[in-house]
Amino acid sequence: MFNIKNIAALAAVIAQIGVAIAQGGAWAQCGGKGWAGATTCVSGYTFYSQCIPGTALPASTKTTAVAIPTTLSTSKVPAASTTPPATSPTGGPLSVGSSTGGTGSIDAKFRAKGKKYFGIATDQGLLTTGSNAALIQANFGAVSPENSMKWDATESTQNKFTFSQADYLVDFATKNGKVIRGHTLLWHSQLPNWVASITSASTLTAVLENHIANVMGRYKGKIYAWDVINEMFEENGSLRVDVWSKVLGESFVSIAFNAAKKADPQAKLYINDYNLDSATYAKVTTGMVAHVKKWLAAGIPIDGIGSQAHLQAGQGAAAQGALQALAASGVSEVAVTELDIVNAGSSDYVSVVNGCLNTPKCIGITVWGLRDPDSWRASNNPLLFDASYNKKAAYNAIIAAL
Ligand code: 9MR
Repeated sequence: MFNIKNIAALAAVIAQIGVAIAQGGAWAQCGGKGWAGATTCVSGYTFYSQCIPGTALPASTKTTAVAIPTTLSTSKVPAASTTPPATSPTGGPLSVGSSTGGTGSIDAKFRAKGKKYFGIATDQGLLTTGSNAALIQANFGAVSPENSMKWDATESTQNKFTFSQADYLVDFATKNGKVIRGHTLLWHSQLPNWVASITSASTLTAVLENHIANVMGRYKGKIYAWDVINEMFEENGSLRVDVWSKVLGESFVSIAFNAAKKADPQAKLYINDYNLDSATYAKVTTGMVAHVKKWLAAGIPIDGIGSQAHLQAGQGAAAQGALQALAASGVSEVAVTELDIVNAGSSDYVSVVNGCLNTPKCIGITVWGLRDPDSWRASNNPLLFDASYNKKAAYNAIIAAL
């Protein structure tokens, strides 16, 4: 952990050797255990395990930014930077998550209605802070890494993989019997510039296949479901214009899903997006549903659609129709993957829970964080626990509804 004490120690070492440390440039590493290079970023870039474009960060990154993985491996095979998590007893991902949140918890009650989990996003920085670990252990049955499995966290430099934070999350989940949702393998955001600047289709294909083989391969058999592709649609249902579609056209979808199937054949493979919250919205109809139907017919191994569900107040009522529209695409399952709701209205939360209960293919709900102040939407009171780690009215309303 990069705390005040070792910052002071680092400063002393720097003073002793008389080295002037420059600011990190774009995408440069800028901190971490044992790190003796630049610890701030040039203007226009923000410290977040590396120097990323932009000047402001959501609150949730502030707590995690200090716990930086620094163990790098140049190996093509998954790096053993820390002890890998124990293999699940049967080797299959479904065995992970056999225990639930505590008796009477939101997870136990949701499972009693036939669902697989009621989960939460977290990561090492949060799990080692305050009451997060204890409350997640007691109340939730699944975890998603909020940031630690993203491309910038796992392969910020080409073919040098960093897994310490992701390993921590997987170890926590495995030891505590939680289902794990992997998030995410292909995304336009949090993508290092060395990837975003590739212009050759064969290079980008090889880079994508190598990334998926390494990241999924490391946790093979331990992850229930992966968000293979994240946020690839525009609001009008067309493909987002980013490095993936510009260089590979639509073929990146089959490349990614086939690589994922090869890396961990038992994992459920998802396509995930936001604003999939109304059955009649173009991003749902001409975007996700039409494309997934076509891709399934072409044999692309897509198992599920994830609806992030970052909702505004009043949007909960449409959740059921939207989930059913997504399920009708022909996937075998759907899930609510990143739920948070502006002002955390109890009726909106209960509507989303009922929407999943009333959609047979909906297997689970994940809330995007525990406490309001740690949310990426910290000023909107969106979550189920308040700043003092108390359950909010919406949590109790869900319990009552279940
Ligand atoms: O909550 C995440 C926040 O801490 C990160 O700074 C941000 C950028 O990586 O990502 C947030 O999570 C996003 C998720 O990965 C994809 N859907 C939108 C989420 C909220 O921005």
